[in-house]
Amino acid sequence: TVEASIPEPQREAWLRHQCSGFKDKDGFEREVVRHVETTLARSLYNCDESAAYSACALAFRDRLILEWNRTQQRQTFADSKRVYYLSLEFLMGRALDNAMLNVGQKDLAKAGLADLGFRIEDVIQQEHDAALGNGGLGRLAACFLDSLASLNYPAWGYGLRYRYGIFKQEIIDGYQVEVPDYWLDFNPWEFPRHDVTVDIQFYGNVVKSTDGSGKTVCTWEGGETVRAVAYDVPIPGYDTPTTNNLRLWSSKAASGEFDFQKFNSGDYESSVADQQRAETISAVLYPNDNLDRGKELRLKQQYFWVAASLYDIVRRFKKTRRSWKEFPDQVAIQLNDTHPTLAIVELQRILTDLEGLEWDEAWNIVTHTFGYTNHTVLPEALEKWSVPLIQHLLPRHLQIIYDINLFFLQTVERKFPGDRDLLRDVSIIEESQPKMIRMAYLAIVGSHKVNGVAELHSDLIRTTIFKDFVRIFGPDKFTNVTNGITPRRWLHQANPRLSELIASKTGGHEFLTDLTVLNKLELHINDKAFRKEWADIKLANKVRLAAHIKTTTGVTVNPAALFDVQVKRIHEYKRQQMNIFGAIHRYLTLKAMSPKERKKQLPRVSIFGGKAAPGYWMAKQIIHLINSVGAVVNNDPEIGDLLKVVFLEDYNVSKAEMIIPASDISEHISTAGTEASGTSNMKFVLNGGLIIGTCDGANIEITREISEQNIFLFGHLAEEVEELRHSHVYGTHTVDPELAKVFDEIEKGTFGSPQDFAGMISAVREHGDYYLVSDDFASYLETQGLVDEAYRNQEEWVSKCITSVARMGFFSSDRCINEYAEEIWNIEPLRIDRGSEA
Ligand code: IMP
Ligand code: B1N
Repeated sequence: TVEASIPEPQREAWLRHQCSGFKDKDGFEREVVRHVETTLARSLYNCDESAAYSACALAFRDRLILEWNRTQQRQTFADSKRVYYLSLEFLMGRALDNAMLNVGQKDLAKAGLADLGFRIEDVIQQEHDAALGNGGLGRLAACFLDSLASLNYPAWGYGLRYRYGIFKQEIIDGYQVEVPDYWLDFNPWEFPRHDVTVDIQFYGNVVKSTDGSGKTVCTWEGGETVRAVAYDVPIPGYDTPTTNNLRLWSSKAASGEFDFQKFNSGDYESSVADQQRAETISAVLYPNDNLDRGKELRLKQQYFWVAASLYDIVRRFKKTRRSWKEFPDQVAIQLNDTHPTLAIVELQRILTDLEGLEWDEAWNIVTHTFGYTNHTVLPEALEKWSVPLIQHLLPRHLQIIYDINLFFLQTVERKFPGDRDLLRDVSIIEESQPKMIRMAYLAIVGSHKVNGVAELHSDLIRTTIFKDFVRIFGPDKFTNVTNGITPRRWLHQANPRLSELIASKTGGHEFLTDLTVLNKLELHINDKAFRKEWADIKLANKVRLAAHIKTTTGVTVNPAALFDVQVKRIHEYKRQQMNIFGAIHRYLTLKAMSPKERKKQLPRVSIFGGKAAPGYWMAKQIIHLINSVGAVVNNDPEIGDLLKVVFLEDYNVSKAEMIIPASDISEHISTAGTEASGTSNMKFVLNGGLIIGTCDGANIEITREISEQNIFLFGHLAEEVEELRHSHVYGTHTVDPELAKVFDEIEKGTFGSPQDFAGMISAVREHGDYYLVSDDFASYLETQGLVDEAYRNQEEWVSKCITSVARMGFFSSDRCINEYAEEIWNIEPLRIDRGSEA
C-alpha cells in the first residue's frame, strides 16, 4: 500500500495530519476566506468578483490536487499500462465550473458564495479561457482528457505551455484585428514543477565511432540546449476521484537565468538575448487551423515538446525496472495528427543510440507503441518538413529518418518487386527541390494503427491519400474512430436547465456517464408539458444570447426569430462565404417583396463567429463582407426583424457554451469530403438545435442516428467533387443565376467598396470555384426554404429536436475513448477509492 511506503517512525504523524479538503459548505467558505486573506493577501472588505473567483478556484484546486496525488500514487503502485496523448493543442476553456461539476460540489459552492455575497454565475465569468488551441482538433483533445479521467483510464496529456494562446479577435470597422492573449497573469490551475526539467538539444553534428565490440555508434554532439520545465494541470473526472494529469512544457535558457560568463565579461545584452531566444520556443501558439507553413520555430516547438515528453515517459518506464521489450505493454502513445511525429524518431534514437538496442528490436518496440490519428485530407494541411531544415536542426534525426525509409522501402520492394512508381509514391522522402519529409507517411510507418475521425473521412484516407499504404500494410492497420464530445461540458455545464429537464425525464443524471440513456426521452415525445418546458428553455437561452448580441454589437434581435448559427474557424472549405451569399440573397428577396408579402415571412437572425488565421487573406475578406452586409441589413427599416446579420467577436470555448444552446439551426456546410468530422455539429444537436449541412464528416453519422427526417441535408456528394472541379477548369463553367444576382449586388457597391470583395467573387467566377459554392448554391437556398417552412410548425420542430437529442448517445467522447482504449491502446480502467484512505 501507499501507507507502507512511509517510514514507520514518521508514518503516524503524516497520516494524522493528512489533508482532506473541504467537506461541506462551511468548510468551503472557510477555505475561500482563508485564500482571500492569506494567499491573495486581500482584506475581506475589498474582495471583488475577481478575488472571489481566485479564492474559489484555489479552494477547488486544493481539492483536486489531493485527488490528483491519490490517483498518481494508485496508478504508480498498480503498475498498469498508461496512455499518453501527445497534442500540440489543448483547447480547455474555463476550468472552475467544470471542476465544481465534476467533483459534484457546485451546489455547495453556489450556497457558500451566496453567503459571502456573490452570485456563482458572475464568479465563473471572471475566468480567462485557457485557449491553447485553434479549433476542433484542440477541443477534441480537451474532451478526450475529460473522458479519460471520467472513465478512470490511467492517462496523461502532454503539450506546450504557450505564454500566448490563440489571439483575441477584435472587430474594428468590420475587420478582424488580432490582440495577444496573455493568459498566465493568474492561473490557479497549473502547478509549476521546477524540479521536473529536461535539457533539449538542437543543431550540432553527428560523430561516428566504434565501440569495444566493433559496433558503429552515433553520437549527437554540440549545438545548443534549451531547458523544458514541466507545468502540471489536474484533470478531474466526472463523478469519480480519478484526477489525471496534463503536463505542459515551458522553455527557458538551460544556463539558468542568464549566462554568468557572458554577464561578467560585460556581454549582458547577449546573455539576455540567449535567454529570450530559449523562451521564444513556448511563447506562442501558431494560429493556423488546417494549414501547414513549415516555419523553423514550429519545428523547434515540435521537437522540444516531443523530446521532453518522451524523456519523461521513458524515465517513468525505467522506474518499473522492466525490460525494454515490455515497453509497449506499459506505454501507449497517441499522436494527435502528425505534429508529434518526431516522437517516433526520438524513441528510436533513445533505444538505439542511448540504450544500445539493435535497430530491429528498437523498431519493433517503437511501432508497437505509437498510434496515429489523421484529422484532415486537405493538401495544404499535410505536414512536410524540408530536409535541409531538419538536417540543420536535428542532424541525427535526419539520419534515422533516412534509415527508417530505407528499411521500409526494402520491405515494399520485397512485396511489390520492381514497382518503381510505388516506391517513389510511398517514400517518406519526397524527391522535390528541396527534398521534403512527408510526416504523415512517417507516422504511418512508425505506428501500429492509423485512424480517421469519422466514417467518411476514414474511408477517404484509405482510398485516396493513404491507399498505397493499405496495399502495403493490409487493411487492418487502418481504422475509424468517430469523434465525440463530452456531455459534461457540452450539455450539463453549457445548458444546465436542459440537463435538469432531461434528468427529470430519464430518471436522474445517468445520461451524463452513459449518453445512450437519452433514448428514454422518446417515451415522452407526446407529453405536451414536457415539450413546452423544452421550448421555454430554448427561448431562455436565446434571450440570453440576444442580450449578449445587444451589448457586444448594439444590434437588437428578436428572440422569437429563427436563430441561424455558424460559429467555427473561418475557412473557405467551411464555406462561410456561401452562408453570407445566401443571406444577401434572402435580403434581396425580401426587398423585392410587397410589404404585404413581406409580413408573411419568417424572421431570421444570421449569426456568425470565428477567427481567421492572421495570414489568411480570403478568410479576412469573408469576415469583412459579413460585417458589411450586417451594417446594411440591420439598418434597413423595410427589413426590420425579418433579417439580422451579426458577427460575434472573439469566438472561443466559453462563448460557445453560451451560443450553442441558443441555436435553432446551425450550419455545417463544408464542401463534401473536406471536413474530416466536425464536432460542433454534435454539440448543436445535443443542445436541441437542428442542422443544415452537407453529406460530410460526422454529419453523415448524425443523420444515420437521428434519421433523415431530422436534418436538412443538401449539396453534392464527396464522390462528385473531383469531376465537378475538373469540369470547372476544363469545361464551361457558369455561375448559378441566383448567385450571379448576389454578385451583381455586391459589385453595385451595396455593401461598400466592391474591390474589397473582388477576391471572393473571382474565386467562384474566374478561379475554378474549388469549393463548389456555385454548384451547391441552388440546393442550399432550397433547403433553407425548407427550414423556414419547418420552423413555422413549432410543435413539429420541437418534436424533431427532442427526437434528435434522444438519439445522440453515440456521440459521447466516452464511447470514442472506449474504442481507442480497446482497439488501439489496449488499456484498462483503474478505479480509485473516494475519500482520504489513499
Ligand atoms: P512520475 O511518474 O515520476 O512522473 O510521477 C508523476 C507524479 O505522480 C509525481 O510528480 C508524483 O507526485 C506522483 N507519484 C508518482 N509516484 C508516486 C509515489 O510512489 N508516491 C506518491 N506520489 C507519486
Ligand atoms: O480536427 C477536428 C475535426 O473535427 C475537423 O473536421 C478537422 O478539420 C480538425 C493543422 C489542424 N484537422 N486538422 C486540423 C489543426 C491545426 C493545425 O496546425 C491541422 N484540425 C482539424 C477533430 O478531429
